[in-house]
Amino acid sequence: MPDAAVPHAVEMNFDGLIGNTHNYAGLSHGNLASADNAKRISHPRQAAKEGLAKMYRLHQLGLKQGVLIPQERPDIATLRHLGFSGTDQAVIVKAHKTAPHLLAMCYSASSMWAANAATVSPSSDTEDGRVHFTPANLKSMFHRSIEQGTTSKLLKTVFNNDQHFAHHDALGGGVHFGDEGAANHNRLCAEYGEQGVELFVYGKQDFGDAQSITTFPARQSLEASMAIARKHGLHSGKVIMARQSSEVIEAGGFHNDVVSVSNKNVLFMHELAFADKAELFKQVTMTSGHQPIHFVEVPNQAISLHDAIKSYLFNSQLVNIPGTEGMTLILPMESKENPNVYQYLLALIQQDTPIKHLEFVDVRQSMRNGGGPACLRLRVVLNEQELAQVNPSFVLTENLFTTLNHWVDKHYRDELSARDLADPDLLNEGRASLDELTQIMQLGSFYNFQQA
Ligand code: SUG
Repeated sequence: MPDAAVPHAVEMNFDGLIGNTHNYAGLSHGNLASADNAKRISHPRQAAKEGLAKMYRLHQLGLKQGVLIPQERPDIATLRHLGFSGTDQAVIVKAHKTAPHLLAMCYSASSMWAANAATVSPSSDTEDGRVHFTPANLKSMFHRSIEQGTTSKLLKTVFNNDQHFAHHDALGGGVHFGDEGAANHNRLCAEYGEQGVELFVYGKQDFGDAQSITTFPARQSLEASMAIARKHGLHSGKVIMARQSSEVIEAGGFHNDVVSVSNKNVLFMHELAFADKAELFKQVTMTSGHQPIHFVEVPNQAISLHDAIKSYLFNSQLVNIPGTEGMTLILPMESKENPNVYQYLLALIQQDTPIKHLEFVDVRQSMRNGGGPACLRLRVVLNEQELAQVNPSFVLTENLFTTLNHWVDKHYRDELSARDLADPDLLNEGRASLDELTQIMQLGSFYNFQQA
């Protein structure tokens, strides 16, 4: 029986709509898919349609689904800030000639990975009873560090009600406060509307710690996670800071959501995900109170870190589908195509754990840049009053899904190569598409180019 004192709440997923400049520039050191696919031809139209189909599937399954609009790319303002001048077209030509790597960074459609947009704490966890948002500063990668301003504006547009939603600025303070948002943040609870335990996972401790030295960058710092926990007004007895193992980072696990995922009272994880598993289990058990937590741990012997990262089995969404007993894993198709991983998953749903169903989605275009189903979404737990305050333009409906599919067909290219980034037509196409998007979503002028 649900406790009458616990407000009914749901977990809503907001997915990043994939932008028309989706391409493979090899920008993310330590993200193996990004490096392996560098300079390949991308398919922006297919990418956006895969993302939309994934959102629609979750909507069909009865989950609340939201859409976050893409950012303006290329980011001409950043190029100007870096000293390129003249008309917008001249800025592109000059950047292409003298600093093509900077142009590629300013062209990345990386805001699609909404798991890195922000850290979100539900109102049942926060001191002031509001939902708290901190946009991620994404300091580790230049092409991602330029997302935060627009992300902040977008979140304030979607969750526009001071009584229910509190918006913080992205953390300042340089690399010591590197923050990659919800990709390193899990929450364990009995029911979504109940106070939960927020589990922050960091890869480095920047102020004096030798363990932090890894060959691949550890992107999330302990200092950043602690600052967010303070700013969100989380109860100190309900916060855990756990270190991701360096082994994972060295194997290409650049975010924690590549090796673990949580939902309600379940933590599904690779055996080697955390630096000190015993300590983590102890702390979770201590802080979670009456509700036992299920640790569903995949042994390294069954699935190696290499296979886990290649198949992105943990970059899945673990969800409760209304009317369905047990939890469902929404997994990337790649985890079905790896025979070992697939056999393991089939066996897993027969075991005595809450995970009972598998659903596979095709997000291959995003996967080639290291972004699986879970990377594409930002989870926001909302009670009924808060849900009613979400800007309805951003809620996926049958209608919006159809309209956005047509919009993609109309505006997106089939293919994009590194050379195409020098084509000034791409800038005009992007602006035309975003201009129409703001009309579809009834947003007025949202983007910089609309205000110039
Ligand atoms: O930050 N890839 C993204 C992938 C983000 C995945 N997010 C989560 N795990 N939550 C990144 O590394 C590659 C872009 C390129 O190489 O063109 C990129 O940015």
